[in-house]
Amino acid sequence: MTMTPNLPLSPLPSRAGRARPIAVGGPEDDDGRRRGGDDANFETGTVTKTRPKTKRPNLYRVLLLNDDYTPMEFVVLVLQDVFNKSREDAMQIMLHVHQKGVGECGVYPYEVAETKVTRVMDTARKNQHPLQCVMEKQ
Ligand code: TYC
Repeated sequence: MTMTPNLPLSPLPSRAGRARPIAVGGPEDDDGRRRGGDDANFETGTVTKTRPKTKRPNLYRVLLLNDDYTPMEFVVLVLQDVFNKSREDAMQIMLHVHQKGVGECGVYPYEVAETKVTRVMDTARKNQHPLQCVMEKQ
């Protein structure tokens, strides 16, 4: 009987020098948001991270500061005109600022907040009132 010479067993493909799948975190990112799901393909060593492409806009609070000179009625009109508040809400916010020194007029994406601050400052300057309006990252 003829014997086929024993061929050396072919070694298992080595991973040396090739990308290996890596463990990809838990169910949440650093900021606590869920990812869409992770998929590690161990055949090819390819790790695909998928996450929803939705981004929360950076939001900014627009604040009014109190001063001793700007007339209450002017502040109420600014709140109605620039921040689209009802007369009642505008009065409440103005009184809050008057009593506490600072108060929130609204929360908006960066460019909207910036435009509102500019409108308040422009109308205050034109009317020679020292009213101050600022924005801060939420
Ligand atoms: N303190 C002002 C006054 O007594 C009124 C005022 C309220 C001014 C709110 C500014 O952001 C302000 N006339």
